Amino acid sequence: MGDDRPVVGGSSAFSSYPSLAYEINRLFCEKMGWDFRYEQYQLPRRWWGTLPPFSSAAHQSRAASWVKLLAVERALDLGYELVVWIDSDCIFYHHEADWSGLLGQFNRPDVSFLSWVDRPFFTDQFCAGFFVVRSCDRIRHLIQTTWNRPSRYSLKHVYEQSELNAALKAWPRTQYVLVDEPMFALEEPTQKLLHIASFDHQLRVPSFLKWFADRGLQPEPQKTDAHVVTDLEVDEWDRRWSGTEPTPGDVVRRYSRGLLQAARAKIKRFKSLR
Ligand SMILES: [Mn+2]
Repeated sequence: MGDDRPVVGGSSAFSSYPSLAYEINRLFCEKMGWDFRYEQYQLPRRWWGTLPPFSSAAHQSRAASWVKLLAVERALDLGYELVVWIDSDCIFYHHEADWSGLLGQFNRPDVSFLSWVDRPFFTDQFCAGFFVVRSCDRIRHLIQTTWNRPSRYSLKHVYEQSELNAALKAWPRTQYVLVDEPMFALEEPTQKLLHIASFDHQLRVPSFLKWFADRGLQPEPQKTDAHVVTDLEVDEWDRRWSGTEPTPGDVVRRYSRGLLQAARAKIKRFKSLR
């Protein structure tokens, strides 16, 4: 899991959906005996705001969700055989759900990727809000080439997801698994995941708070020292993967994007205050 926003403690968490999702997902991983990491990745800060992620090889600014590629690669570097990515707006919903069948798909040696079908939007594409990868050359290659290659979707919805789907389409169908179970809405009390995507973003905090209330659990994030990692420097990873430094043109492009984003955020805040 990861985000550039921090996991906040105490009652501040009640208005921070990544913090609520952190605690729900942490509890699930603890129950399953899975290691859990929240990558609070680092972008260069300026007095007016933050510079967006940037791929120097592609000469492109990238939407924040692309950083999941770096976070997953980093977990693979730690030596795990399987790595699960879950967005900060996605939770393991039913903690008693049985995952052994799904993860058992990886017993087939040719399977290296598993994700959820992006229903109701697509029936033949997956949603990059949740996926599982096996540590292997095919996956490393997929992740790094996706980061380094220019993308038509560099800033546009749905960002990295479109590129990953395009890449997977070229794979033999036996090498990946698409799970057709509910995700974007609460359809069954025993569903494995609940993903409150951007079209429903105002529901994130209330839905996650309700999750705690329904179970009589406290929503304040626990054990953040053990799970929140704050040293994933996006630019350092880009330099390593691209093998290049940004050109003067790249710097201009990136600052323009960052300033535009900061200005938009200011206008949004001003409007919501009125
Ligand atoms: Mn998401």
